[in-house]
Amino acid sequence: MTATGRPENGTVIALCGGIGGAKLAFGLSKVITDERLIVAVNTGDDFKHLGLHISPDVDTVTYTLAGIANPETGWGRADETWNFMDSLKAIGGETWFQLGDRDLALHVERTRRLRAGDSLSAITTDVRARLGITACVLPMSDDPVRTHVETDNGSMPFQNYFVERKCKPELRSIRFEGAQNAHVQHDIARALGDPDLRCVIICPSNPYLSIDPMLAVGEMRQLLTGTTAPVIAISPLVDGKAVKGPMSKIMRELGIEARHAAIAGHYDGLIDGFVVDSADEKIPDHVATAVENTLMATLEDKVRLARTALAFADEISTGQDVPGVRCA
Ligand code: FO1
Repeated sequence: MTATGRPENGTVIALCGGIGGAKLAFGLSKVITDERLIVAVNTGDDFKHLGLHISPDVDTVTYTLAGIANPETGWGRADETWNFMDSLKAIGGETWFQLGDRDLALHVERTRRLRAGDSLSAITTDVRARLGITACVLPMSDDPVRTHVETDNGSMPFQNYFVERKCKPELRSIRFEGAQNAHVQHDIARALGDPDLRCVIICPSNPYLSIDPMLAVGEMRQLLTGTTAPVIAISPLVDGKAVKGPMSKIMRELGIEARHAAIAGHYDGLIDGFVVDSADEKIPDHVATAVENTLMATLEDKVRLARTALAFADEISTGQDVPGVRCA
């Protein structure tokens, strides 16, 4: 037990969006190798396409933790074939959203089960178990939450902006339809209220597109501010730039300076600690800061960052210095 009685073998909850977040979730799954790791995933990117219910971030996390994600794109599956897409194109179907043959099975089975009345949580739990994943991968909510963006080309659902239009429209604002009436997925809500919770880690996903939908769900913010466990965020910026995706463009269009301090400010009131890749920036004093290389290119990088985040959280829990964590 640690000084504050918080058992170091307590549950860890990772709030995770797409590709960047999934990398840290993978690293955490190599450190916490059982169901004490809960990966709560954004479902704001979900949409109905070709009559199928697609849950891109849930699938990206699931495939990543199962070690079968496409290493080039980060989304979809490795060793994929594209016969379905080729045939669909030949008959004039929509192919702007690429669904590989292996990936398609998951969308078809999920759609069938949702129509049969199963919850997204139950489906996700069965799929991750069948893929040999021990971590609890769970959607942030079983209620529908959909990210829509207001742009200079009008309002559109997230995937039409992100994939079909390749983030070219100028972003004006982002909204999460259904979030207020949605409930935090019940296992996540229970774990957030558990006195034995070890920590919450906000993964280095896009705060505005992938984490904000989660924070907008029902009582998520209250649960995060109500927990006695430390909440740690990893900055998604490396050298003051976004690692992947359109984050720099989005931050510019939202009028937000692409600096760690802006990310820390975005999470202000929710986080006890913030992990950044360099100490050369001023971070608000009331947030403890740890410095670590946050670029996750290799498995070792992902595991190292996971270990640093967990040690940092334990240090905040106990108020003691933990070897290996350099506080700025
Ligand atoms: N992203 C793309 O940029 N192009 C695609 O064709 C595409 C297909 C796709 C299929 C399944 C899936 O789970 C994800 C897919 N993604 C694709 C990624 C997805 O749009 C984004 O990664 C998330 O929604 C944002 O993190």
